[in-house]
Order: sequence, then C-alpha cells, then structure tokens
Amino acid sequence: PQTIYLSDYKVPAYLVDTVDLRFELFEDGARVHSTLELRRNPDSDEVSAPLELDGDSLTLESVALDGAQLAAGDYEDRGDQLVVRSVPEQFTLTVVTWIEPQNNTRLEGLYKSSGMFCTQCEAEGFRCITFFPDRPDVMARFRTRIEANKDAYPVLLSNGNDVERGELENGRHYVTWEDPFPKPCYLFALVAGDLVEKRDTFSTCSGRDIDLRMYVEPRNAEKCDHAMDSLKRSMRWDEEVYGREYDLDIFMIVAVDDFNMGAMENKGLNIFNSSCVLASQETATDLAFQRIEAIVAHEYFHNWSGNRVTCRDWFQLSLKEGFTVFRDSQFSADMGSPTVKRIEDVTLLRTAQFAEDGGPMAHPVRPASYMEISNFYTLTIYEKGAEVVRMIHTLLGPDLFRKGSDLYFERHDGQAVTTDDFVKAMEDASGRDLRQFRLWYEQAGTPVLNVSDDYDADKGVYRLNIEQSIPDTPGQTNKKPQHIPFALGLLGQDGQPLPLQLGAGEADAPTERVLELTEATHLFEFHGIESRPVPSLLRHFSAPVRVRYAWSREQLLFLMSHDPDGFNRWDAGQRLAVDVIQSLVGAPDDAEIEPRLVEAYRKLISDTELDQALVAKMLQLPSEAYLIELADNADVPAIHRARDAVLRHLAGALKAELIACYQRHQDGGPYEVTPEAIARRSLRNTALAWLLMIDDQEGRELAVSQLSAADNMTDRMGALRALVNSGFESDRQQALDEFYDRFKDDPQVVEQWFSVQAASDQAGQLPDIQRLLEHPAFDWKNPNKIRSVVGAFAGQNLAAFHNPDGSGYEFLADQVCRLDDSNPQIAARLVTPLTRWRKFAPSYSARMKSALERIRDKSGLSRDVYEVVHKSLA
Ligand code: DPP
Ligand code: ZN
Repeated sequence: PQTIYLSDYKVPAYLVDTVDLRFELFEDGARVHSTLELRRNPDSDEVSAPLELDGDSLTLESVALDGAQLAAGDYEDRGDQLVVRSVPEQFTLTVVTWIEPQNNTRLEGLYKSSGMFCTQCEAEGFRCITFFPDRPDVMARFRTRIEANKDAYPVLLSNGNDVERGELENGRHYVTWEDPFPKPCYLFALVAGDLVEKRDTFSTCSGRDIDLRMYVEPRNAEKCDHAMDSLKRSMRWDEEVYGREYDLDIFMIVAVDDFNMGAMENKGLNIFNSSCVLASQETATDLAFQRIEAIVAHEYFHNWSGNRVTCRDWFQLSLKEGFTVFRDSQFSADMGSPTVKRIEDVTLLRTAQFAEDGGPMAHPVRPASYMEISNFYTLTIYEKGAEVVRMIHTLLGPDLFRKGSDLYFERHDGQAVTTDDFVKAMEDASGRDLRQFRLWYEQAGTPVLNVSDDYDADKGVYRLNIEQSIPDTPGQTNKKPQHIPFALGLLGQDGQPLPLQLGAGEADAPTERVLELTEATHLFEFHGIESRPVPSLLRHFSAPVRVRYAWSREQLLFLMSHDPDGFNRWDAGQRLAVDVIQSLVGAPDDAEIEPRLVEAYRKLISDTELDQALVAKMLQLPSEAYLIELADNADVPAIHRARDAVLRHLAGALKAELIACYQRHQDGGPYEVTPEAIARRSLRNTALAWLLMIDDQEGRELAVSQLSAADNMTDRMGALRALVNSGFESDRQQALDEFYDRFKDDPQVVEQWFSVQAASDQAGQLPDIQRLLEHPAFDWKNPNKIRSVVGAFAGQNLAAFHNPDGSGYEFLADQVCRLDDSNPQIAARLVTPLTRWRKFAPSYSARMKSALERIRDKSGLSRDVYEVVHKSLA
C-alpha cells in the first residue's frame, strides 16, 4: 500500500457545485445515478489535469458528459478511479453505478443492518457509493432522491429538508431531500427502513422551532427519551456557551445495530450505533446513560465544529475531533461533576493515549503521513487533540478563548481548513503568541517533566526545578521543548494553601498559579514560605504530560486528605496505590501491605462529607492497564496478582466499613440519573465487588438479593459482575443463565452479558471465550458483538490474554485474520493489544511478536491491518 503525505497536499483540480443523486434500492443491489455540476478550480495550477474521481467496489454502468453518453475510449475505469481525460472548463457529468449493499460487510458506504439500508461515509466511504472526488475540501450542495419498496422501507431519509415525495409503480415510493448547506461527501447520509419515529421540538435562541426526530426499530421505541433530552440540553448549551445556533429546520437521529464507530455527525441526519443512543432504566447502566449524553452532544456539536467548518484534508482530523471532544467534555462537566469528568478523561488519556504515544503507532495530533486514514481515528487525534485545545483554553482564559472560537467560526464558516487556521484564530483574537505552542500538533510523544525541589529554611524560599524532555517516537528524534501550562499550588504543614509569591514580598499572591514552561529547564522560586511545603503539581492535569517527582508516601497521604484540588486529591490516592502495588509485584505472598493505605481507604469509605462521586472515584484502584502502561518489561500475571492481593487485603480489612457503606447507600426512592444517585450506586456496587473478591458470604447474599430486586441495569449489572468475578461458581452460572434468559431479545444487553464474562478472570478463560464465540447470539457481522467478546478479552481480561503460553495472542491473531476479509476497519482495531509487544517481559513479547508475524504473512491482507502490523514490527 501507498503512503500519503501531508506535504503532497494540492488543492483539488475540479470543484463540484451540486450533486444530484438518485438511489434505486432493491434487495439484490442498488443503482445510483449521480449528476455532478463540475468546474475547474481557479486556484489550481493543474490547468490540464484530467478529471479523476475516486471509487471503490463499484460496477460502472454508464458515463455521460453534458448529456452525451461517453464511449468506452473516452474514459478509463481503473476500479479505484474513474478518469475522464478531456473535459471542458465547466460541465455536467452523469455517472450510473451498481452496488450491492446487502453484501457489504465492511460497513463503509451503503450497507444493510437488520433489514434497513444505512450509510457510513467518513472518512472514505462515499467512494463505495459512486465515483466522486472523495476529499473533504470538495464541498457541494446535495439533492438526493431515494426510491424503494414502500412496505419494506416506509421511511426514506437523507440530509437536509424533504422537499418532495410520491408514489411509484410496483409498490414503490420516493422521497427527495435537499441540503442547502454545501458539504463534503463524508457528511452524506441515507437511511431506508421500517422505523418508528419519535418527535420533539426545540426553540432556538432566535425563536426558530426545530423539528427533532429519532428513528429506531419498533422494538426500541421506548429507549429514545434519554437521547432526545440529551440532544435538547446540547442544543441549549451550545447556544449559551459558544453562541452556536442550529441551522436547519430539522435534526434527525437514527439508531443502527451494525456500525463500525460510535456515531456519525452527518449533516442533519446523525447515525448512531444503537449502543451509543438507546437507553432505558431497565437495559442501560449509568455509564451508558452518561456515554449516550456525551456522544449525542459530541455529534450535535460537530454541526459547527466539523460541518459548518470542516477539515481541509484528513491530516487535519483533530481540527474537528479534538475541538469537539473538548466541547463535549466541557458540556459533560457542566451537566455533572467537573472533577469527576476530569478524572474520567485523564484516566483514559493516561492509560490508553499515553500507551499509544509510547508505542509503534505513535503519531502527532496532526500526522504527517498515513496509509489508511481509518487507522487514525485514534486516542491521539481525539483525546490528546482535546487536551491541546484545553491548554489553549487554559492559556487564554475562558473569555479570550470564546473570542477566539467566535473568530474561528466567523472567519471560516463554509470552509475546509487546517489546525493552523484554528490556532491562528485563537492568536488573532487574544493577542497571544502561540508559535511554540504549535509544536503540540507536530511532535508526537508524551512530554516528561522531571521535577525536583529544595527548601531553604533560612531564606524562606522554596525552589522548584522542572526539566522537560520528549521521548523519541517513530520518525521523530531530538524534539524541541513545548509550551506547557503547568498549574500548581503549595500546601503548608497544616494543609492550608500558601500564597505563591514569585518575587519577594509580592502582595496578594494567588494560591494557585499556571506556570508556563517553554524551555528545557526552569527554576521557580517561591518566597515567604515558612516551612517545607507539600507541592500539588499539575493541578487538574493542566497538560498531557508525565510528571516525575519523588513523592513520599507521607506526602501523598497528606495530599489525599488536604489538596483543595479534587483532581489532585484523587491523583495522590492513585499514586499511592500504584506505589504500593508496584512494590508488591513479584513479592512473596505474605509480603506486608502498607497499613497506611488501608487506613486511608478506611477514612475514605466512611467519609460522608466529601463529594460522594469523588469518593466513588477515589475508591477505584488503578487499573491493570494503567499499571502496565507505567511498567517496563511488564509481567502481566504478576501485576494482576499484586493488584488482586491489595484489593483482597483492603476488602478483608475493611469488611465492616464496606457493609456499612453498602447499607448507607441503599436506594429507597425511584431510579434517577443524577450525579448523586449515580455516585450512590457506584459506591454500593464497589463495596459489593470488593466483598465478593474475598468470597464473603454476607456479600454473596447481598449480591443475590440485589440481582433479583434491582429495578435498573446499573444495580443488576453491578451484582452480576460481582458474582461473575467471585469464586461462587454455581451462583455465577445461575446468575448468568437467568440474566440471559430475561434479556436475550435485547442486543444491547446481550452485548453487556458477553463482555462481563469476556472481561472476567474467573469466567473469561480462553475456552470460555471460545464458547462465547459459538453462542447463538454471537454474530461475526456485528462489530459490537466482536468488541464485546474479542475486544473485552484482549483489552480488559489482561491476565488471561497474557497467558504465559501465548494462547491468548494466537487466539487474537486468528480472529484478526478471520475478520480481515470481511471488516478490515474492525480487524485493524483489534490488533492494537499486540502492537504493544515491546512493553512486555521478553518471553511474552517474543510470543506477541510471532502472533503479529503470523498476521503479517496472511495473504491478501487489507491495507488497514497491513499498516498497523508493519509499523508495529518495524
Ligand atoms: N466523526 C465521528 C465522530 O467522532 C467518527 N466517525 O463523531
Ligand atoms: Zn467526532
């Protein structure tokens, strides 16, 4: 496969003004009539370039230029391109293609999912529908007529407004849609199916009424309310916080079961993976409720950050994704607890994005090259990209940031632009110089800050020395220092925040500052400090960096109970737990476990003053994945044993407190999805999980009765998970069987049922996983099922996946090879755990490498998997 470089970017040779599409949908295929109004791009210097349109898996039926059919010699069908050598300055091209949505297992372009037709065009799916300049900087106005059998497909949807509908012969009908906003073809969407409609309205800030509609399969009719409410909250929030009003008169959301991604922001017609939009108290956990709210918001926010202003090319993907993730995370913070949301975001970033940034697929937020763009929908583009925008927000402050975003939207509305244009707007609106800051977009790798300090009691001066370095990543060495906002505070011995005087005698010094690091080393002196302070570093995780500082356990315990920054309180607890667990890896079974950790947790569990949502987060031990990320030469089974030993020790020592906590948080009232209620359920289910870790009889009884009494999925799943992970084998099996029996007709719940087993070290050993793959509810064509079994096993059941005999690796390689032919995007994602082979102890890493080599040697490997495997082995 070919590598595509950012430095080769050229403006398109031809522009498309309008696209007129007519879809004839049948059971054995679809005929697509496309009429394009094209003209040469005056900004292109390729004055005599032939017209080249992208295509993929298309059967070409005819081509006409300005109404005259072209003869075979007048054009060339190269399969992946349709080339017309000589065309006038301005012309109409009509292309008819035949496609087979019913056989489309890649789920790119037009395909069928549970009997309905739907599309996924980002990034390069539109070329699987018709020949077209499939690049985001070609923006056109679309008109789409859909024709299908009326009984089977009563609902026919596309982008924009429905302008015409009517009956056709043979029981067929049609609807025509017109989208007044020019858009790139990746935002095109079409849906045809037998769907029920849920309606609502939203009044915008300027008083326009927007028609909101959700389309779902009839069995899901009762699972739309949460998404609809989330949509209205998002629309209001975007008006209030960013001054962005919705533009069309109608906004539609469709749920489909088979979907490669989470959701897609097609103009006026968002298409969602069912698992990211459908929810009811009975079937969705609190986590799912929160995820749905965030994803609905994310896709809605794209209407401005993505659709009105889009990307010039796919190297700029983070322009829309980083900014939109930042926006949705601000929104979620406003809807719930900002501290808890920050903890969740940082957990994901530090566990998974840092791992990506330290691995063979490391790439900058704005990559310089790729083979297959689908492989670049990554944590770096999304999550690190959002952190980069957050740092601009921190450096500018909220008011100047808002000025900058206003300028960005005003200046670039209707354009396809670059990350540089975004930064430029922020610079122009604020007057700040962000030249050095731009390195965040260009340099890959997670910066490391080595922090050391000393205290001069005679002078009352506390010195902080900060050294910055950025590790090498594939293709990048000797990196330049980046511009890093570093928020900090200092705590006095009594736990009080100290004024941070950078000059001696500075009056009214603040107790928190954002230091700006721009050099390889900095020395900061804080004056008027009367005794050695405890530093609270990188508050709110003000930059996506690793901080190394020799914290003592005393300091961490102190921060855990005194830091006014809730995020850093949590972080101190995590660091302490990491330190304790790390010291036990490979230690004898009877090694002593830090008694102060037990006391700290005892205090936490019984703390009814502190925000209970924060307590719930603080009680979660660092995950195995995070411990692996922090380790060199990781021995996963040893890490797993050490973490388990700590968990069991805590559970044993704190049994009385856990039971009291469980009882204190028994919910009397009706089910609610508020931050307080979510925290209560989370605390109760954590207590239960811990009790079952030590096979406690009382815990077992609580779990069994919670399972039968629960009126919501969070509690049901909490009890089921606790039993599945316990040693009570017969309860486990009975609970799983009854659960399945009750929910077998609900795919979203069956997915949870699969993953609770696949992720469990008790119920998810390799033979169990093999059995799940044979289960009648498993479906190789459905990405969610694959993720909930194969993905959960390799990504969450880490000790089983890293079985020393290498069987987990071979299993994953088999599944990747099997999927490579049918759905390469999903296959390439599944490879991820193997790509990290260099992280692990030699005997593991050799086996991982050989599994990768086996995938590499498969014949007819897709471009998607090829890129990931070759880069990982390089
Ligand atoms: N653009 C989508 C999203 O992230 C991904 N398909 O919302
Ligand atoms: Zn997005």
